[in-house]
Amino acid sequence: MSSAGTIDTNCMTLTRFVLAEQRRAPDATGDMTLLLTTIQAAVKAISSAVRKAGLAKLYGIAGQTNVQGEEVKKLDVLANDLFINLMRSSYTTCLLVSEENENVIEVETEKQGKYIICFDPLDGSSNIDCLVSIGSIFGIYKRLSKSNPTVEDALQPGKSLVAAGYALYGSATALVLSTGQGVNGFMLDPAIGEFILTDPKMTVPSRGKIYSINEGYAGTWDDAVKEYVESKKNPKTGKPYGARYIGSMVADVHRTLKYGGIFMYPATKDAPSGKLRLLYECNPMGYIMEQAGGIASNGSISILDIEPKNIHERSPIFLGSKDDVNDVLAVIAKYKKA
Ligand code: P6P
Repeated sequence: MSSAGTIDTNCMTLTRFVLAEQRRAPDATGDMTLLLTTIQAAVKAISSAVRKAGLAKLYGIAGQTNVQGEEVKKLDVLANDLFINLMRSSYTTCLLVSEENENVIEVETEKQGKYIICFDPLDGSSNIDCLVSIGSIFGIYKRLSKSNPTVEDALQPGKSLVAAGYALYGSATALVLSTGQGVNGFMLDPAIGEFILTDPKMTVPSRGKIYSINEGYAGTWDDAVKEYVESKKNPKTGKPYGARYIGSMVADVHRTLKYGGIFMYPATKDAPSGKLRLLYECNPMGYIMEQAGGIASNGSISILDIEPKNIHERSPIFLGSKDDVNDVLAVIAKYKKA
């Protein structure tokens, strides 16, 4: 958008983009536009906090005081408070599901809108102190109930999502978003404090050259995952795949979206349902990947077809390039038949 001394006077900002999307929807009320621009504000604030955390001692144990004697919130507590307060005051949501909160958060009646938002305010926060990229993930549903919303409104399958996306706090701050019409990527230009459209119509390559999984758990994988990973490292024909694993889902998924390949967090002996959470990690990322022409599966069915039973349930996940995910699903199916 802006290099030294130049400003694009007709740049496509995120606000302009979602407004244009709204204009294309005949029955749009503007609530989705307001909600997405509110999420944008939360992400900008979190990005600012993440970037100055080391200087302002924002990370570390909640309850510390910084050099100014102010109470220091852990970054993930700060991110959660930002999401909750901004969503509530947007008058567009009625129920919030956060990775940080055990129970659903019902928005006060006078501020309720028609959307439910499930979010992980700061995913990968265990990586903060070593400056590994972290992110925020969100998925948006329309309420089902006419009167007061209940947890049932939040237990919708991923195929009912009306929008989803993630922010990546990496070497730059990116925001990747889909409202069901494909995937678009934006980057924060700190010079003007706006997200600029840098990756229009993102699609994941049909096949990649990278596999991503925590190989430290190889001893706890089932035989199908062991066979698949081995086939990527020592293929009968062709070159081996490269291995990349950051241990921060948003960073691993963003790389997979950009370069292709496969990201896996399978069930293990210690985590029979996998580790990643369905409502605010697997579903939003699965929605984005499928909107970009990829696949997201739990090993048996599409992630987006899973009927959630509780708001913090976990799911195994295999997502990324269509051909790569279909390869691992074929191995899984072979072992199921055996
Ligand atoms: P493991 C981060 O803690 C996280 O929730 C995801 O962002 C990441 O993909 C996963 O856990 C990493 O888990 O067990 O490999 O450290």
